[in-house]
Amino acid sequence: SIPAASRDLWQQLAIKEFTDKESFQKEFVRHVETTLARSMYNCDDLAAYLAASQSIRDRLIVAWNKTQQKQTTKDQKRIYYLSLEFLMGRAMDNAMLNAGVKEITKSGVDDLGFKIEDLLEQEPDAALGNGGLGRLAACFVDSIASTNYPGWGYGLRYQYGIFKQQIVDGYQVESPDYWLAFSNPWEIPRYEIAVDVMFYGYTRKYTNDEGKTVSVWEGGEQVQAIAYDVPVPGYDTETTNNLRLWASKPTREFDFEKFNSGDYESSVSESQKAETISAVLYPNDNFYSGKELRLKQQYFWVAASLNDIVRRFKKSNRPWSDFSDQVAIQLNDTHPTIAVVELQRILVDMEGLEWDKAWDIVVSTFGYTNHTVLPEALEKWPVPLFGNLLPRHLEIIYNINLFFLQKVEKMFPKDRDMLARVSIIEESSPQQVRMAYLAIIGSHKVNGVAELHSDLIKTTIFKDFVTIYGSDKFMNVTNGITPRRWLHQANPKLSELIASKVGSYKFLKDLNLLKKIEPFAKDPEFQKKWTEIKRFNKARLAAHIKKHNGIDVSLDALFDVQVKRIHEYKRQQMNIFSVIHRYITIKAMTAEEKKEVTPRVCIFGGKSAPGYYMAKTIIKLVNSVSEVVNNDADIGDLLKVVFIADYNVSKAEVIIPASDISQHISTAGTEASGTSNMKFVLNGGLILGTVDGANIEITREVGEENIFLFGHLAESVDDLRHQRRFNDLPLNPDLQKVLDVIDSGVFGDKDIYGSLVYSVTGSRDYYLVSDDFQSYLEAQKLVDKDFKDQTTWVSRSITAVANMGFFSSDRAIDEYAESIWNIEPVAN
Ligand code: GPU
Repeated sequence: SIPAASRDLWQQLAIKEFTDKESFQKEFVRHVETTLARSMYNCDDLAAYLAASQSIRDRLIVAWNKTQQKQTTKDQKRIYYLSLEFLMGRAMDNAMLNAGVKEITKSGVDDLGFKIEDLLEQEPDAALGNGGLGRLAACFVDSIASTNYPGWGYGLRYQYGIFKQQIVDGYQVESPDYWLAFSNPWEIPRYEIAVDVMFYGYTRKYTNDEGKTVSVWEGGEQVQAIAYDVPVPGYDTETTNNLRLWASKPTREFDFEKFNSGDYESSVSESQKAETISAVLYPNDNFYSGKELRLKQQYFWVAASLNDIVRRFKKSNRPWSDFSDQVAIQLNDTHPTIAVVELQRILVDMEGLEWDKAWDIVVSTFGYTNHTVLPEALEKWPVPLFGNLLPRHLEIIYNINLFFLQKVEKMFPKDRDMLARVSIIEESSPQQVRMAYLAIIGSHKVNGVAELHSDLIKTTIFKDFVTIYGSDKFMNVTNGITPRRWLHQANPKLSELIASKVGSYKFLKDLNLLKKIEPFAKDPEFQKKWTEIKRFNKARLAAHIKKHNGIDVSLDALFDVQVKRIHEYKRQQMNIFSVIHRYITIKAMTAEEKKEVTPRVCIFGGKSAPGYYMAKTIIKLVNSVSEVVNNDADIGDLLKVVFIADYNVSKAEVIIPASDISQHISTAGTEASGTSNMKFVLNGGLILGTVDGANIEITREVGEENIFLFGHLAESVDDLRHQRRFNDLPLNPDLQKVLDVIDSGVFGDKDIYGSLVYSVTGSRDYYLVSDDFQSYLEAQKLVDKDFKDQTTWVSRSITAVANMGFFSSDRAIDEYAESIWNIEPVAN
């Protein structure tokens, strides 16, 4: 380190952050001319975006350094959030906002001949996630920083994020998302932070000096994990936390022997294989696919992260018994569950702790969040595959299981079925490692993500574990969203209007302050401004639709939006069926009757997993209906259907503020929480939804008069499915009409939709589309009717927003901090 005599000089020379327009502009030009090696003669929007980001990045790094120094000095307990997905979206607008330099930057680039909006558009989304789970992780790191908790995210630096979606002839076509093509100013490569990670090989037992039998893991393939740090700035605080993403690299660049003997191609093959590990994000949402490469990704990321965490802990020279007083690790779903085993391996095999002591440390360190009850999403690894890739970990799992089952055996001596049911190893052929059970056994707390969901996991998939551990181990933390991105950035005008009544922007950090706008719900002046802003946002979306779909939509129409991953359980098929129903209903109307129709724009968006045939068929049907309806002269502005291609975080920021109604219509009990439902209401849209996930708590908060609920309750779903299985139930008649129209070929060859149609008839209707269809159509009718009374509608919209304080991710993070992590903020 620097000799004491030189430190004064260092301190004097410390970087001065830009504080005004002029100092920003100097930084900007310096980056154009040096970092980018360009000049004013060849500085396009992309170069200007890069230069502006570099200037802002420099600030972030200064704040990041200070935060890390402060957190190291304070040496408080930290939270490490392990997530295979961080769906961050764009960084620049967020960084400007959080650092409080948005105005400076805007006017700074303006003088230099650029528009800030154009620069922001240059940034590719950091799309390292599939949907809700990944976006939740992004909101959580934002909140952890904004509330000054010492916490890091750990993830993978995929070279390709979620694929890009194009629509060709109505079908989804995927192309790779090469988001790093023009360099990424928001990451700092840390080539010096490298961790060796091992795979395959074998285990060997030997007797050590103390006469103990110990196992070692030897041989196998080695790759290196390189750290890339992404600063995560908190809003209105200096705290800038770290998101550490790992990239894989070969331990040996190439095989010299092969190279020298002239075998050039295979000399680089090992290095190419290593790089594949972090190459691409698996594009499945709520679905487990069981590929070896995926398990490799999981172990690679977990091993690197734990190595890093343990190294940091060891620097403090504390005894191991202090570990869980310094470290909390949250498992975002079961993807990082192997961490439980890896920490036990480090403590027992590498550090020589007794098994039981080590296991106590492990359990008090980890918390596990479950995000789904869908059986097809629960991870189970075939034992042969697992044992081949991670032989020592499999042995440790067998031991964990043995001790656990011995305990269960003592509690329930005669219950053999219980032992089979809760065993980490499922006795199928081949046997499978049940990752959720391992996560429960290895954690001190298990939580669901909304009240209904947390109740459901206790009474269904994890029931036996509640019997074994008691219900205190299981809890609920309802999801939340960051109001910085999802209100202020996405909807600056609404944020400003709210601030005018709240008296400041403090609600962005204390969302319950929204309550202060409730008294203005019926105020004509306030209502007028509220309406104007909604219209402005609708115009912004209409322009997007015109540009990308070539469709004209009327701003007077009700904007009805369903944007999310395409999944049968989310029931986009039910939505498009109801659109077809609307279409045939309007077609049959007289001119007089048509005057009474509330015009609608039905907007869909979302990606299908590339191998999910049914979801892809739904996309095709939406596009075909769009084609027919939008070009039908009988219909005009009464109905438009739009599929917005390549739904992502940036598009969500444009779409969500424009909605009048958004749909969250999963079969009751299937959507763990949903988080876009919160985003839509926070932006003044009302929900048309089922009694599922967080819709229930949104209803509690905003009042049942401010949400349109329909459909069967979760408690009836089992019964309804049972009835379908054993009786030949008739289709709902309105649904029958719709399916007949599809069969008639109006939307193209009926064979295209054969399996989709079949999937909602009789015993196949697992998601109960037919059972809910009537009540869905009735709710739709009510929406049409209520939208005509704009005064009441707007007051409902304002009231709903006023009561959304609970859904800030700051609140969710406080709950985790208090009841699972036991961490405190670091005082500023
Ligand atoms: N979720 Br499991 C995903 O987005 N992907 C997954 O693989 C799994 C869950 C979602 C839930 O479907 C959604 O209901 C929830 O709001 C979100 O996680 C965050 O908890």
